[in-house]
Amino acid sequence: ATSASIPGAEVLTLRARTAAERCGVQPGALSGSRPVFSPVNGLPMGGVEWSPEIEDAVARSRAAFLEWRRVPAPARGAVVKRLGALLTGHKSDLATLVSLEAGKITSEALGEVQEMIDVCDFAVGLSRQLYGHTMTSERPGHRLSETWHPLGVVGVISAFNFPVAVWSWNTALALVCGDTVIWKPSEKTPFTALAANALLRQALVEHGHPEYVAQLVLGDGELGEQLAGHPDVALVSATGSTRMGREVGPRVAQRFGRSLLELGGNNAAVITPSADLDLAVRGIVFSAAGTAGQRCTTMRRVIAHHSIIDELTDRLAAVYERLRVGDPTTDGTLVGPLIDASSSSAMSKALQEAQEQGGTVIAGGTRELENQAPEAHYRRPALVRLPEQTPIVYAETFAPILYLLPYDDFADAIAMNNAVPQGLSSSVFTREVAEAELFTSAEGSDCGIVNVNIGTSGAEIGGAFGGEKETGGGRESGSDAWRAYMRRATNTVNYSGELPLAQGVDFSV
Ligand code: UN1
Repeated sequence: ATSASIPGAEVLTLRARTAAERCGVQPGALSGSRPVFSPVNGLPMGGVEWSPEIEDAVARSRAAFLEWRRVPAPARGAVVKRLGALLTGHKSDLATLVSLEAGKITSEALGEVQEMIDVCDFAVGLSRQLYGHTMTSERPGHRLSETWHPLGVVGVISAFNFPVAVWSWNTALALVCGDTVIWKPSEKTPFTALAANALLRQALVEHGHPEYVAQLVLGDGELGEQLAGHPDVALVSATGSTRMGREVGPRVAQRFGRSLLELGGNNAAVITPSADLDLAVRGIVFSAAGTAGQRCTTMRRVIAHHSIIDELTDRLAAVYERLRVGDPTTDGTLVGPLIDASSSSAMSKALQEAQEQGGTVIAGGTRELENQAPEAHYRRPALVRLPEQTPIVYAETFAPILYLLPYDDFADAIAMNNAVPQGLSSSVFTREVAEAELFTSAEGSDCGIVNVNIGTSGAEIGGAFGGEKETGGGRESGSDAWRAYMRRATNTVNYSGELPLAQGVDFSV
């Protein structure tokens, strides 16, 4: 099934402008010389101007930091609370921009804005809970404790697929932690970025704080590299491909800066013989076909026990054939477009290679709606059966391809889950407690996210989000991820009037 008609250039341009202007973006900012395309019809919706270089932005951010770090954390939280309220008021405007620029279906676009509101709530709470430990001192009359201080300028580099939520996870936390933020969004989603940034500026100005506490810079990877290389950027939080991380990570490390990397995923679900298959099918389809396969948590592999893999394959194929592909802003659509032509050709290439490596395309993979929208790239999500994990399975193709792989022993399934270079998310579907516990244990999945009876994508903001190995090791959002945005000072205070040395050292003078 595909939805009826794809809107033309004028309709989308008007919708995008209206939504952006309602968030406070100046009309002129939407008619720059760098065209901005909508994946919905593949046509331009206007344009933006790119920022020349980041030198001035960093200098302004550094100056704003010197003021911002003196504002008490709960007062910083008040700004984030206002941002949450503005996001709530503009939820549908921002979601419209997410749909038009990133191609997300309305429900997922609204979900992305909800995720922003949620993380604002979380950060407001945190603004009164930036706790340090108090330790017992080994010396009499001494107090040993730690204090968490603002870090400095935080650079945020975000990807097209979560054009605003990832910024909000970083920014809401960074702001309550007392840092200033410079955001370099994907060059594919600048309108959404302009709108979100306008709302934050409004919150800052209303509370009487310098507007340069939060800045937006527009440009491509080169601008991102300038940000990564700048000695006054204390933390670089970058989300994107492992290839991007290989550029950014070493550049930041070279100058002993801090980085927080959220890179590629290659997420699997293990489906055991005891699994509730109704639940598994729903969990798999949402994680594999949702967001047109363009989440870093997208399920890319199903590792199913040989006794159930045929039934599971048939059931998934039936669902895949009837998934509604089309205009993401139309009711009932479940799969929107791929972001651009290069994503679509990467999908074709991966399907081709999978077949050369012994795979069979069971369902999908076809291009849809080409007659109505020749510049857009709608693809039916693909299901591919493979006898084992061949080389193509080890690479992350950022498109909706799900590889179905059989296993015999549960230990082998865990080994297969862990065999890829990425380590973001993973799931097991089972009704056996021992299997669930083993999968989540030290001998189980090696990923940063390990789920039971739920898919690999759609994490809540309350948990720490991120993964191991080539995923980069960073953690964002909930739990104690805030610590990455602060520096820790260990304080030893001597109130004894004596000077006993630690470890019993004698140094009498
Ligand atoms: C991403 O794809 O970059 O778990 C992040 C999820 C979302 C975050 C995905 N909350 O799918």
